[in-house]
Parts: sequence; C-alpha cells; structure tokens
Amino acid sequence: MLEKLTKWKSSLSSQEGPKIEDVNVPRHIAIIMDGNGRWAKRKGLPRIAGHREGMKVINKVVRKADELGVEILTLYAFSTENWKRPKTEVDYLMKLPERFLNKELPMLMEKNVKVRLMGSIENLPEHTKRAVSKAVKDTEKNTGLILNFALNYGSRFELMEAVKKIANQIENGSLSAEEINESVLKENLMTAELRDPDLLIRTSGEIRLSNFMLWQVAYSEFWFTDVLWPDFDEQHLVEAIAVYQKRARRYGGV
Ligand code: V07
Repeated sequence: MLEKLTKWKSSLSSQEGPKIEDVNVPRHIAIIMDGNGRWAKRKGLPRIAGHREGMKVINKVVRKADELGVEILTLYAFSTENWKRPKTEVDYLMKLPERFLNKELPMLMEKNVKVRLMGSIENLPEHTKRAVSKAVKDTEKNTGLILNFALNYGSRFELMEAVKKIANQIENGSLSAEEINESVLKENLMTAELRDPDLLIRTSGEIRLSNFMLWQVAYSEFWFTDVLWPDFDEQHLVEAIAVYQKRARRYGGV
C-alpha cells in the first residue's frame, strides 16, 4: 500500500500539463472509444487500421489509470449496433480481443489487473469467446484494477434482460412485485458487482450516450473531447480527471 502511494505521488509530481489531486480520483471511469474509423479516413487508411491503432491506446490508458489508483475502467469495445457494419469490418473487430490479449495478457498479469466482460458473449464467434473466457479465467484471482470490456453490449438490451430476470423471479415466487426497487434492478444488470461510473469519457466529438450504460451513468460526470481515440493518450486521461476534480470542488463534493 505504502509502495503504491509513493509510486503514485511521484507520478503526480512528474506530470506535465494539468495537475491532479491524489485524493478524489474517479474510482470508476467508463470510456466510449470513438473515432477510429475517422482517424483512418483522415490518413487515407482503411477503417481497420484505425481499429488496430485504437487498440494500442488501451495499454497506455490501463497503465495510467492503474498508476493513478482508478479501481474500475470500463471500455466500450463493441456495441450491439456494430453488427450492422460491413462483414469484413465486423470479422476484423472480432479478432481484436484475441490480438489484444495475446499481446497484453502478460502486462495485465504483472499489473494484477482483473479482466471482466459485459454484453452478450454467447453470440460472439467461437474464437472470440474462447479468448475472452481465457482472459477472465487467467485474471480471476487478480485483485488490482478491474478492466471491464463492454463487448456486444447495449444498454437497452441489458435493461430488457434485467426486466426478464426479475419477471422470472416473480414467476417462480422468489420475489414479489412490491419488493422491486433500485437495488433489485441494479443487481440484475451486467454491472451488478460494480459501482456506477464516476466519470464518463467520450472521444471524437460526439455528444451522446449511444446506448451505453444508461442506468449506471445517472449521476456520472461527462467529459467529451474532439480528440480521436487513436490519438488519445495519458495526458488526455489526466486532463479529464482534472476537470472531474475541479467540478467536484465546485460542487463542494470533497
Ligand atoms: C476493439 C480497439 C479499441 C478501439 C475501439 C474499437 C476497436 C480491445 C478489445 C478487447 C475486447 C475484449 C477483451 C479484450 C480486448 C477490443 C473489440 C474492438 C471488438 F476481453 N480493443 N478492442 N474488442 N477495438
């Protein structure tokens, strides 16, 4: 613990750009990693080159979040709407979890990171399922940062499924309608064991939620940037956290 604090303090003082406090770091950060296709287009490259470049950014963001003491990092990797994209692009995207994990699993183990998933994993290609299940299993005993990938995730689908689960509990007599409250709903979401995001980041200039964690971000701070995801780096993360902390001070939350 002391070692972690020392490491953390020194990283804070060596920071360029905005300074952030070592207290009140957002405990759960969720990111919509948008702008990969646009990044590629601007460079005259195929969209998949943007996805590949975007994948490289995750390493940087995980390390920085871990160093700052963030507890949960949720990344929107693939939405339920993404199936509408051209088949070649979808096929490529479905290879990225394997690629990422082949490369980064040693780093994740070294950093004590625990991988978890939210989304309909059952409907993914067999090779993708195998890779992500292995990562979850290999890291299940890790006790550090929780890296939560939203993969084939959509918030309305998640809420629909939660309602179905609750209806089943009522049908089989383990719950009565009167007992339904916020906590019952929360317990039936794909984030049951996670706290709600404190900070939501979306890159690439779009100012919308696009069916991402509708229930969970009810009280989150939002930070939007025009930076495209492949250009996002540690300093942008620090900037987002600095803005979060400034807002918290203004509202007297700390
Ligand atoms: C994907 C790279 C990042 C930018 C956004 C879209 C493209 C990492 C994963 C991943 C998912 C699950 C997992 C480990 C890694 C990923 C998809 C796309 C579909 F357990 N990046 N990344 N999955 N992109």
